[in-house]
Amino acid sequence: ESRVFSGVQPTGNLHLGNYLGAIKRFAGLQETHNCIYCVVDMHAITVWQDPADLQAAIREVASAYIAAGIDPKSSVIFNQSQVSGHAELAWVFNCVARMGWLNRMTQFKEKAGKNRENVSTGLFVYPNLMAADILLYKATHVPVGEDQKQHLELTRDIAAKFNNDYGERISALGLGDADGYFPLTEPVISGPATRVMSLRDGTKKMSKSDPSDLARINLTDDADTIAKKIRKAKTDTEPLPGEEDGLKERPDAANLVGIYAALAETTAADVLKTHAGAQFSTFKPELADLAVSKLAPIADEMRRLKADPGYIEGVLADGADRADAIARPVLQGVKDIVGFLSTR
Ligand code: AQP
Repeated sequence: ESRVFSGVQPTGNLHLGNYLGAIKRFAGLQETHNCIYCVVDMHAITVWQDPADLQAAIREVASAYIAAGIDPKSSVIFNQSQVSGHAELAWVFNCVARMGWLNRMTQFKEKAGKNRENVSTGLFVYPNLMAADILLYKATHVPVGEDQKQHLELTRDIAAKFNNDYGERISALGLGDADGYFPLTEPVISGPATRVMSLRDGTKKMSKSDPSDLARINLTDDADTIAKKIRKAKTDTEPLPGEEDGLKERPDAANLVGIYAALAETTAADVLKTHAGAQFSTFKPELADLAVSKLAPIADEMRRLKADPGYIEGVLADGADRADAIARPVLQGVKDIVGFLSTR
């Protein structure tokens, strides 16, 4: 049986990269899979979050999920901290993962920078919690952006080490299948926008924490703001090429073409076929119209949901109950396997 799990951090400034790389694809997987979509608030506090802002951001990510087409009746939408199994399994994984594995994580190196002595220990073990998020539901597929690939590989390493270290015990208890107790989860990184780049610098990822608001399109931006940001997006002076090869040394142009393709649900090759030779003075307004037509309805729905926090909180409460029901037996199995004594 296949199960999809993924999450987004409630850390403000949800942007087009989060949408095209993750949330939009979450919605698309519902037709064919059982899906669990989490607002990962425990991940958020690995760096300082103002408590009131954090609560607002949790509601906002949940509303973005729903506005983007995730149906809270068929999929499970909840926030991580309401299901205690995430923290419990993460502790076990802190004892499975090796220091050397975590030392190699590029996201930690980037986020810690030169400040290693002074970042939270949570930031260092972040990938262990992420592995716990996924494996608590024995998820088989995880849709994410390209930047999460290394963390997904670590998740597989943790699953494989757990399956191997406890192999005999897993068999003796009759708790394993072909892989062992945990599946070896597959990342799902696909489509033309797995890594949306900054609108100000095509070599840098579009990110929530970029100090320049012009670098990203926020999901809550209005039509004028979206158009302005695309108009101001960095480009070169060449017209668009007819084929993808022509974009190789042109990261800013490649980024806008990728965004167009993802919004139009086609491929970059196709966009170039229809826009070969176009100048940015004509391509940008077309891209802006397309972006507004796709994003404005999402922003409208997010605004509507913001006015109804009771509804969002009801969705999160129901989702937490459903997630917990799936997680409990998986966690109990882990406790039995590692030898924790359960007496009640
Ligand atoms: N630029 C991006 N292109 C494609 N996908 C992206 N994702 C993030 N940025 C891009 C994907 O969005 C999902 C949720 O991300 P997250 O909330 O867990 O955090 P993040 O990756 O830390 O987001 P940011 O914007 O990159 O934050 P900062 O500025 O803190 O570094 C993930 O599936 C991610 O791949």
